[in-house]
Amino acid sequence: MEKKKSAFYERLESKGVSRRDFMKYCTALTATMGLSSSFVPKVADVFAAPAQRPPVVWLHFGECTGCSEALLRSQYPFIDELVLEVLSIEYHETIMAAAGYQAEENLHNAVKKYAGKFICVVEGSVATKFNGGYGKVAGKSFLQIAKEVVPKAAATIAIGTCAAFGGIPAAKPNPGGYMGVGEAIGVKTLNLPGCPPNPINLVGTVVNYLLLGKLPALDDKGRPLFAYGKTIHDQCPRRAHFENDEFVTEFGSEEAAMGYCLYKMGCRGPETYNNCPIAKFNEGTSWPVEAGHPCIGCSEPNFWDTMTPFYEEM
Ligand code: FSX
Ligand code: SF4
Ligand code: F3S
Repeated sequence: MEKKKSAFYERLESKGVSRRDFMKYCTALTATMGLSSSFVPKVADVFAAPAQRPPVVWLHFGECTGCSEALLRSQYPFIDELVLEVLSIEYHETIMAAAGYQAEENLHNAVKKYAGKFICVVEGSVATKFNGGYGKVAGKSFLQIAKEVVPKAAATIAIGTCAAFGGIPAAKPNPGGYMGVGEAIGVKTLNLPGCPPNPINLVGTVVNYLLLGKLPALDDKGRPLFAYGKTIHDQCPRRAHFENDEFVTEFGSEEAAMGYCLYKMGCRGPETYNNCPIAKFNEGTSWPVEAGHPCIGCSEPNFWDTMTPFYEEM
C-alpha cells in the first residue's frame, strides 16, 4: 500500500503536480462532497491507492461531447490517472483506440463480462420517435443501445443535461423525440446535469461510491444533493444590496460582488440548482456569473425551452 502510494506521488511529481497541490485538490473535493475535513486523507487514498477499479462503460448519444471535453480538461485527476488508476474504462468512443467492428466487440464483451457490476455513464439524450431513427451508432439506434446496455449496469450516471433531461437535442420542435435516458427507457439514473456539467461533480460521485460504497444522496430529480442542493442565487457573490447607503454582501467581500446582480439581464440563478459559484470551472478560475454573464439555467430540466429567450428578466 505504502509502495503504491509513493509510486503514485512520484508520478504526480513527474507531471509537475506537487503533493501539496494534490492535497489542496482533495480538500476542495472533500468540501464539494459535503464531507468533513477528516475525510481528506481517505479521499486522497482513493486516488493514491485504490482498492478497486470499477469497470465503466461510457455511452455517447445525442450531444456535443462537451461533457467528455470538460472531464478531459479537469485539473486533477488527469484523465489518464482517472482512466488507468481509479476507473477501468472499458468503452468510451472519444478516447478509445479501437474503431469499427473492434469497438463494437469491446462494448459487447464489456457488458457481458461485467454484467451487473459495471457503472454505465451516459452522455447525450435518446431519440425515441420513429423507432429511434433520429440517432444511431454502428447501425443501431441510441434507443436500442440504451435498452441493451443500461439495464445490465450496477448503476447509471447520466452526465450532462442532455442525458439527464433531454437538453438541447430535446429543444422545440424536437422532431426525433429526444429525451433523457432515464425517461426514454424507464429507468432511474443518477443525474449530473449542466451544459456542460462540472467534472468535479462526476469525480465527487465516483469517489463517494469508492469511499463509502454507495452513491450519494439524491434529490427528487436524481441529482446528488452535495452538488445540486442549493440554487446558484443562494451561493452567488453578486447577491448584494444597499442598506442605509451601505453596500452589503452576504457572500465574500465587496470586490467579490464585482458590480451588481445580473437579474435584470435575465439571470436564471434563482431557479437553477447547481454548485457553480463554489466549484467554479477551469481549475477554479471562474464561472458564468463571475465572468459577467447571467446564469442561463443550463442544468435545469427543460433547458433550453423554459430558459429562453435569454437576457429577458424572469
Ligand atoms: Fe449535452 Fe454533453 Fe450540453 Fe454538450 O456531451 S449537456 S450538449 S455541453 O456536452 O451532453
Ligand atoms: Fe442571483 Fe443571478 Fe443576481 Fe447572482 S447575479 S444574485 S444568481 S440573480
Ligand atoms: Fe450553467 Fe448557470 Fe452554472 S448557466 S454553468 S448553471 S451558472
